[in-house]
Amino acid sequence: MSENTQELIRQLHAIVGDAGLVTEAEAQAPYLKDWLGKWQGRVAVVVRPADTAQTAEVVRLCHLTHTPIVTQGGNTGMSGGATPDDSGAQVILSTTRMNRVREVDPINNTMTVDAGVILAHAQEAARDAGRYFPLSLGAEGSCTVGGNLATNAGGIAVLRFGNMRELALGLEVVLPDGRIWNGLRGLRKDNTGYDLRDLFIGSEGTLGVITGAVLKLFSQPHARATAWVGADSPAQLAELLARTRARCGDRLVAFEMMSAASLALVLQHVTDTRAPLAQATPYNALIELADTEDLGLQAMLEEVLGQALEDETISDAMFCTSGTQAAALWKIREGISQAQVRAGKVIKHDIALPISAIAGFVAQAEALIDDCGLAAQIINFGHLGDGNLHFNVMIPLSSTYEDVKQATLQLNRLVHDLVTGMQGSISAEHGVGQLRRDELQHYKSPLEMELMLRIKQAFDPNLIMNPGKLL
Ligand code: FAD
Ligand code: 2HG
Ligand code: ZN
Repeated sequence: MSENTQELIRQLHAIVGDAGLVTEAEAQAPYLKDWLGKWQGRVAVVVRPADTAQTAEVVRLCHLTHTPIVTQGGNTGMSGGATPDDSGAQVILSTTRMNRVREVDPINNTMTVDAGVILAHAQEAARDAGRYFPLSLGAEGSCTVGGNLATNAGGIAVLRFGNMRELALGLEVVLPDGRIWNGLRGLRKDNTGYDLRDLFIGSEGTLGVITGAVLKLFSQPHARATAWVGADSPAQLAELLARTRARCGDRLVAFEMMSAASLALVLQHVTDTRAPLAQATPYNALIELADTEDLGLQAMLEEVLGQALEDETISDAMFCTSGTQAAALWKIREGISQAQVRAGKVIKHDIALPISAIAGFVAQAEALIDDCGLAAQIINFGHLGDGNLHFNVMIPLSSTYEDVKQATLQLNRLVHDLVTGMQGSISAEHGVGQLRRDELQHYKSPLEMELMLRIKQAFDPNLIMNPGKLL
């Protein structure tokens, strides 16, 4: 270790103490690789400040010493945004010790939390106050509110409540020079110039360290109705989505799609899962309605799905009669990521399209992938209600690093060209990180790239915040 690094660690220690530094290799290991096991890095030190003041001092020191910072929350991200490079020159700033729910304000319908609060804990704190925080995703037991903000996370309830951007009213951020921007305002209206909050949301740790947030709360849903349906195609599910929306309005909180291959993968690799329908169907959807009280939710869902069965828009349906049954269906849906990790090497595409374009996209993309001669299986699932597909392609576990690299180049071009041609997005909810950085450069217009780089330079002229990610 160089003398400069030793001196940096000594000064960091003076700020955060023993409890705030991770220097041993074994203890550092979980911070150095991502959830998918795709990226691996190296750092001299992981620093874990206890609060905003310590974070500001740490960042100020890194600013003065030109030390690059990789901010990390729960390390559940899917684009490699929280993994350092392998130079050993970067430091990881972990927010996990900043885990206080600062305030719940039921009258303003808001809560103020530290950025390191685990999403599930934020949901619990809202529930304890008789309110509801609706962001919900498979990693909610480990991901942090700061990570959700930095990636503008989506999840399963976006069609009703919006992305994290729509759920945040105010932020507190430590800027790259160590100054603190206090934007912790719980206002629904605030037109006082450029929206700094919206710049930090989705910036993936490249503009500053988010240390706190004011989040919107909602009324608790006390009633739910859940069903699983089978259909022949995404077009039929898109038709069903439109009808369910028209009939149920804001009561529709989730509409998730899974291909037969996605379902089969879960049944094979995730324990305690059973096929919901007697006969496998090419496509499946998990649909949920919710309301503050039960004014015939189940009957409403049965009416919409009954009609769809009658006119053969769908081929089968299973209605849940208990919370336990609904939980079993959600376990299948949330098990797809884990099943993919166990089954093969996955080339992920996290795309967004107008919902009306999805069926055409799937047909064309499947045909193109069929033609390209790879031993590949398409694992197509996602948040149909948001027009967000995880159009993943799995190649055998035995594929070499070079096989994966070549297949990724080939498939990315094919899928992303098609998406872009249909006015879609190549990055819907997981962020760009290092996974899609070069793809972003390929598909964003030179004007958009120039404006983003200018913003980056205005906030972070020394380029110390998460270098190599996003831009
Ligand atoms: P990390 O992984 O630690 O970091 C992610 C990025 O945010 C990095 O660029 C990091 O530098 C930056 N960052 C983290 N904290 C801060 C901060 N305080 N200030 C500034 N930058 C910061 N995502 C979805 O959107 N929808 C889903 O449905 C979904 N399902 C998932 C299911 C599983 C099983 C898993 C493993 C992941 C899933 N994800 C999903 C992806 C992931 O959980 C989200 O992106 C989550 O928001 C990341 O939070 P985190 O705290 O783990 O962030
Ligand atoms: C989901 O919707 C997550 O389950 C993960 O966003 C998607 O594994 C994936 O590609
Ligand atoms: Zn998703």
